[in-house]
Amino acid sequence: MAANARSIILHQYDISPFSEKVRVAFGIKGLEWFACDEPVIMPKPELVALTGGYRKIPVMQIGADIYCDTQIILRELERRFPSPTLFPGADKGLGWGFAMWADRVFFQAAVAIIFGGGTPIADDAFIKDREKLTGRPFDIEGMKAAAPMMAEQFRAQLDWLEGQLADGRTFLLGTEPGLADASAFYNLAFVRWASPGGVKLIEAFPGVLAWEKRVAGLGHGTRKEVSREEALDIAKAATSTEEAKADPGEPNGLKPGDSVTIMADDYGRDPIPGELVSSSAQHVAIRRSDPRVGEVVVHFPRAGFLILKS
Ligand SMILES: N[C@@H](CCC(=O)N[C@@H](CS)C(=O)NCC(=O)O)C(=O)O
Repeated sequence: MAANARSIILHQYDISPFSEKVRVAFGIKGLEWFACDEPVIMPKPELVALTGGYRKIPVMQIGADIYCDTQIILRELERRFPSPTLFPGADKGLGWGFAMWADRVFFQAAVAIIFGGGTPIADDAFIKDREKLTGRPFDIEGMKAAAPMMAEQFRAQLDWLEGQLADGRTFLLGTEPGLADASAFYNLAFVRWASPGGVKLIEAFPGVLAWEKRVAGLGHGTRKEVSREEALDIAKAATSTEEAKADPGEPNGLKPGDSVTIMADDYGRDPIPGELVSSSAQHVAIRRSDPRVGEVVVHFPRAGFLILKS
């Protein structure tokens, strides 16, 4: 069946590690989804028409609701498709903490050993694009010099995973897989795609290797494909399902109707303006419109994002 306004569309590319996190979550939940392949570097005109400026990958679209960042994507998947959960066992808050560690500290170690590892995987256009994304030089020579130290950092963190698995548990937080597994796993997948030296580090940890096979075995759910033009047509024809809602605990007085600008607090800090629809401790949703997609609601997480009143 072709994609429609209720389909899960993941704007992604196959060698995107953060997309792998979401694909594993689709596997855990056994979901059907549509891959909408986006370019690896800018320009990404179709993606930006949906998001209003956010250019990172992945972005999830369901009709005219657009979810930027894996944190909000996974929160929304859990809300819409609660079973099986991404938060198994008693430690309900731990998955998010695991994910924040995996997305920032562990990911940066993986990036450093991949790009400093001597395999020429970054051409000039990619380097220029990533310099614009981060606002810093993409210094391959510096990364090469730092690679031995970063290998130690990556190994130390693999050893944490080995320790967590040492009691023979099946997945990181017990007998069922969840967000913690998807988050740690995608970094290993990334290293396997691109760094023979990094693979050697992984292979020294038997518990991690056996767990990694179990996570890979979860699969990616049922994947179908949708074109970028079709995805835009779906957004244009759909109406957001997000309802206006004020958050009584909102610390900075934000309320529906306010004009705000949202940006990531790390890299890819492109500002996205819109009108606030709803917010909570964990999310903010803004309405914006674009000639190609009409009115859409764009959703972001709170942790890791800044909201500026315009
Ligand atoms: N915090 C973001 C990070 C996403 C991210 O850094 N994605 C990478 C690709 S895996 C990216 O967007 N790189 C730049 C690009 O693809 O244009 C999330 O959790 O989704």
